[in-house]
Amino acid sequence: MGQLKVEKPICLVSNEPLEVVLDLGKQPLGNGFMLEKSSPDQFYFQLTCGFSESSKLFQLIEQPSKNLMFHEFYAFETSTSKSMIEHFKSTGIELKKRYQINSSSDLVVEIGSNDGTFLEPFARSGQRHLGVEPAKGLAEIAQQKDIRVLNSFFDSKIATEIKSEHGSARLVFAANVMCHISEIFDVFLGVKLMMSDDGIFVFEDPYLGDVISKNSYDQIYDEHVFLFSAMAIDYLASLVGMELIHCERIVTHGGSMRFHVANRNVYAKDRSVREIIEEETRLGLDRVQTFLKFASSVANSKKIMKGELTRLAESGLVVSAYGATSKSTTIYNYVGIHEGLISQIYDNSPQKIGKFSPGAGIPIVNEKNFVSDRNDVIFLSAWNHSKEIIGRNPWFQIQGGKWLTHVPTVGYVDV
Ligand code: DWN
Repeated sequence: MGQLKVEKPICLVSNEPLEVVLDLGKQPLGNGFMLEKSSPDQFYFQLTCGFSESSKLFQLIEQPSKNLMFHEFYAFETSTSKSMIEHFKSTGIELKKRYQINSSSDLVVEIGSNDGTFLEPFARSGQRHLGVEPAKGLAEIAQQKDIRVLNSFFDSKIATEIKSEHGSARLVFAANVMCHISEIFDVFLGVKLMMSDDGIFVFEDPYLGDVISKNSYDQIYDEHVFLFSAMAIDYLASLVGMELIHCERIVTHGGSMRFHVANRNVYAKDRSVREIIEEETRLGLDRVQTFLKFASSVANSKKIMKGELTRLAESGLVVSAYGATSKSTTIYNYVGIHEGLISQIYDNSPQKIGKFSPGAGIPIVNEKNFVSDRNDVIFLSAWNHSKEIIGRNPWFQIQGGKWLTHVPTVGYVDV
């Protein structure tokens, strides 16, 4: 592990001292795709993580400014994955039913509404709705689909404005957003302010328990300032008079948790909360020691991955990657992967094709080329979409190709 240089970091929520537990080295922005193979202006920061036994929040010690990360040209669009479109469609239907959201009168607000994938079915059915999205390009994509979007970051000030203009929100939803926000306490305050007494706040994010058990350290990058456990969310909610009433594990993004938070004593707290917290205690998600152990598993994974890619290159095999994910930026830069080890990355996002991976400078090419290119091994950098990607390309393994993964250990997928 590299030298940890951060002095006396403190928890972003509790202000208590943080234990520094993991150092993934100098890293560019996860979505900092480059126009040239190398860019002298590339922004770098030290990707170091800390843990607080008081708040139970696993967090980055240094996060680049939010304007640097979530700007007009932010590259990630939810609808690049068919399974994610399906996921959000069914999530909307389920939440509407579970909380008896009135189709016309209740207001549904989504924080970080991206390209409008979640809100689209609500908008089509005439539901009162509002998306809040800081990336202008994404907000415009949603607006073109007749979805109401406010192009802004969400905070307690915006929450007050939304409430005075539109009234209280009955359902507040956020997917893969809350873990991006360092001012999380202010966001919780804003949700509390904006929600009706019987309102419900549902959000889903990559789950800390999965990251630890799958050794998926690639979930750690600039945008993910936090990785949550149920214990941490229970603590956060309690700070603003709310409580975690239900939580459910979901398969998206390689293992996520959907948290349901409500005003205290309005809804019954069901047993899922107790069960998951008990499991987290067994896993040690409340102890610094667990994260120090995780750090040595991560270092081991790096060593094995570098060794395997070097062996493949020395054998003259062609290795490419599938999915120019933000996550894989951490892997490429931490492991020291370059074009000599992975020659190109296939992707379907128009904003990424023709560019180069952040820091590592690996070319990103249209996934349509995959069928005609020669490849011996494909590294699943979008391992969370492996089912979709492998399922669509059965010919690859029939022709002798192999899918390489790093989760839970570096090895080949048994298809
Ligand atoms: O939280 C975040 C999540 C929701 O999305 C953000 N911080 C940024 C982003 O993270 P990511 O880039 O790691 O997400 P994905 O969903 O793992 O990215 C998949 C990438 O792979 C996209 O660039 C699209 C691409 N892809 C593809 O080319 N062909 C994906 C599929 C399924 C495909 O078939």
